[in-house]
Amino acid sequence: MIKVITYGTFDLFHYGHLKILERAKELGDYLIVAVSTDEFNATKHKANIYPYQHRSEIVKAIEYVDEVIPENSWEQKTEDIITKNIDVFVMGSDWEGEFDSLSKHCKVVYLPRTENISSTQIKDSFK
Ligand code: C2G
Repeated sequence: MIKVITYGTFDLFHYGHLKILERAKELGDYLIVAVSTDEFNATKHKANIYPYQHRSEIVKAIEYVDEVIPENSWEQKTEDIITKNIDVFVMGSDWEGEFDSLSKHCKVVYLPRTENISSTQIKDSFK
């Protein structure tokens, strides 16, 4: 079984989030999504609209997703990859190159972002 993992806030869940999860699942048989906690997001200076509980339940309801875990820190990725026997680490292309060091432990794949949509864009459209 090929296990895939990806990380993100997934606030105001939108088409771009759906497409990265769909494409991540295509790379294996089992997809784990680490959803950023509210506390971790605060360190990213990304104020999420939906609390972790809502964001994680929405992601878990997506058919491509097999497991959801909390993302509490930047540093947990290596431990997650080792302890969960991950074969493929996936992120959108806005993170291109940022996580190449993880290639010591698994395949690292950056997928093109979906154009013209983001949680920030959605938030700004209501201002
Ligand atoms: N994404 C995408 N297309 C978009 C918007 C987002 O492919 N139009 C992807 C991002 O590249 C990322 C995932 O969807 O891989 C989640 O995006 P965010 O919720 O914005 O997550 P982010 O704030 O980038 O947090 O440790 C990694 C961080 O937790 C990533």
